[in-house]
Amino acid sequence: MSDEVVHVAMFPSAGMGHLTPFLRLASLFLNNNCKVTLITPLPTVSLAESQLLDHFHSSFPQVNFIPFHLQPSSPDSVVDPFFHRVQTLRDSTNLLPPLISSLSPPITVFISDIFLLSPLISITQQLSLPNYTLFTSSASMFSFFSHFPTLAQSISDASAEISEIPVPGIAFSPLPYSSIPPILFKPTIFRNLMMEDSPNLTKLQGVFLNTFKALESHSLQALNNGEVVKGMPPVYAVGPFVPLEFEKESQKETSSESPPLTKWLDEQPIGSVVYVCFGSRTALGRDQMREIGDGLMRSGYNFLWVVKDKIVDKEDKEVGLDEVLGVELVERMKKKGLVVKEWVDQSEILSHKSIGGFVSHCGWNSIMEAALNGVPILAWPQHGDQRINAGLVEISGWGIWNKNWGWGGERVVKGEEIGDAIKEMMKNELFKVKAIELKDGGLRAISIGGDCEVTIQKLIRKWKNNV
Ligand code: UPG
Repeated sequence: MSDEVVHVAMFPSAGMGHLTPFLRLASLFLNNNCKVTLITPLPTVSLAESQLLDHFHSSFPQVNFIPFHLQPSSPDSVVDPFFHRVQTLRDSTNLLPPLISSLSPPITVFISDIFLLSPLISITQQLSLPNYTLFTSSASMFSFFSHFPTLAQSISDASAEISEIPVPGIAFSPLPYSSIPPILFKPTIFRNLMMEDSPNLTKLQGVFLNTFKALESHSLQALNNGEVVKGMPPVYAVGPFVPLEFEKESQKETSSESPPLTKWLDEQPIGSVVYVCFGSRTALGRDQMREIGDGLMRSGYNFLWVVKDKIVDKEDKEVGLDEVLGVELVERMKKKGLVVKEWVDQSEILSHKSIGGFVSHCGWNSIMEAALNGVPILAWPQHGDQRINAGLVEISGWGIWNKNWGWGGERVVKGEEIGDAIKEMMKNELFKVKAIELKDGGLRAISIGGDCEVTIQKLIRKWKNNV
């Protein structure tokens, strides 16, 4: 075996939901003595991303950071700023070859975000660089993504009578039409991206997923047996990714509430608190948020609720809780819970013994963090992959999902329904048992000698031997 160091270049795309898993994956390579170069698109869209990067930088000074300055592009007032960034990144990849060719030692492998697949594959092919991707959602969603061009025709032919569609690799197939992200029914950037990128998956050398066998064995087997797409490269389950020290540091900086928050959690009985958070980029309507407040109060449980009023966190700081929720509700809620409107250390919260359930939008990182901590879920998917992830939560018997709540913004779900659903989640003993079983499965996967370690070390050996 060659003694040369393995040099992994990584290229994430936009948003905490994508950056966080990239940095967690990078730490697996760093812990196995690889050299890591992180190509960092700057400026970041959100403050949370720039703070996380700063702390990653100071925790791993050996990482080579390459700032990637993007092609100028005019802001699109209609498009979500994170979607806009993905498009700009795709349009800027022509600036990449001189950057990566000049690196020393030369790059061994390139790992990029799934959203950058097609523009990058031609570059890595020209440079004869092995190209892997990190797909930041579930194996179930990856199956859907891979199979999308085949599904697309039936999706556009959708008639009222067709209510579901078989998708190989999804354990709960046939997939209800209502679980297909609505943006894929229109000629949006994401529909175009999936149509262009899915056929290019077979040109990759491999795909990393933040998941584990005990949760998604059906999808992983189907993907690796070529049942989803013929010629699919190996799909590696290397999750559940573990939150790292540097993440805590960056969260301390963003949050002024942290000490009282932890202190408050310490004072609550074991398994008694409902945690509510919709990830890093989902802002609910104010009517809906007020109903959530009402629902939490009706549930009778103590709660910790992270409110988000704007998609991008920089703007979130501009308006106070009283304005978003109303003074009366804010006052009423003080008797039963904590409501914050800032970045929290979610991983630490989910690992706290007082947390008994999680009202989640089913962003995949949140789902993996809940799995790692054995926390039952009330799934309330809002957009994108989240209904497919919610379907997995439901079929795994680890939480509930009220499908008639619709996609985010489709209807205002009333406080009474929310309160009842919270009670159902918190009281269900089977969810707790299943959540603990999954936690055990997740911990096994990341233990010494577990699937994650074995896979990463095998790959490093393969890369060292240039195969
Ligand atoms: N988080 C915090 N504190 C907060 C809010 C979020 O630590 O106050 C963290 C959370 O722990 C998680 C990440 O931010 O690690 C959020 O990621 P995720 O739960 O996946 O949600 P999104 O931010 O919504 O992620 C986007 C998509 C989602 C998709 C995911 C991965 O919206 O649908 O599954 O990216 O592709």
